[in-house]
Amino acid sequence: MANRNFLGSLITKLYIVFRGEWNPIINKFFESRFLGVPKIDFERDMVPLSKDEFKKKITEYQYVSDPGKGFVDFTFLDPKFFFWDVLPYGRDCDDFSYMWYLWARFNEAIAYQYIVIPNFDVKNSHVVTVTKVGGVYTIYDYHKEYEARSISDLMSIYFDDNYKGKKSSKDKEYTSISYARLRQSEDLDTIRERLV
Ligand SMILES: [Ca+2]
Repeated sequence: MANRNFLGSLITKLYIVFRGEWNPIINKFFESRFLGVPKIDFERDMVPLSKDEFKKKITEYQYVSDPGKGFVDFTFLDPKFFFWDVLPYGRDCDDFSYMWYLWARFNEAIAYQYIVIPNFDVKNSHVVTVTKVGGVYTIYDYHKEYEARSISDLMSIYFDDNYKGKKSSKDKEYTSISYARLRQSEDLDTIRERLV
């Protein structure tokens, strides 16, 4: 079972505060660079899809790094960018996770986005969606899912499947995982304000 790295989690939380302040500004900047991106009606067209249908839909879209080979880390807040065929950047892990988050929230699940970092290996930090339905927590990570009865069990299972036995970018074996909430389970009206 993976240890939780508390210092790593503290640093992660500080980063989340920074990102929370910064993301709306960066988002506005990059959104304003692309005019004429086709609008989509997420609630009408995506929310009624079953989990498997939605998974199939989003995984048809290619991963593209954030600007500067991922250095400018941000999330497009309007999902029309995710579904734009020729999006040049900005469809990486947090954007896939944001799609799962929107789909889950509109389907009445409690949902969060979590940033997860194995050991202190920030280069391999990752963003996933976690839902809670009827006492069961589920991670959605691109096409993968994991279930458990608590967040710590869930992260442990996630660690075992994704990092255990693997080497970090510093050539050390992963032993711990840090995690913190990047996005809380917002009410639907707050979310809708971002989608118009
Ligand atoms: Ca992103």
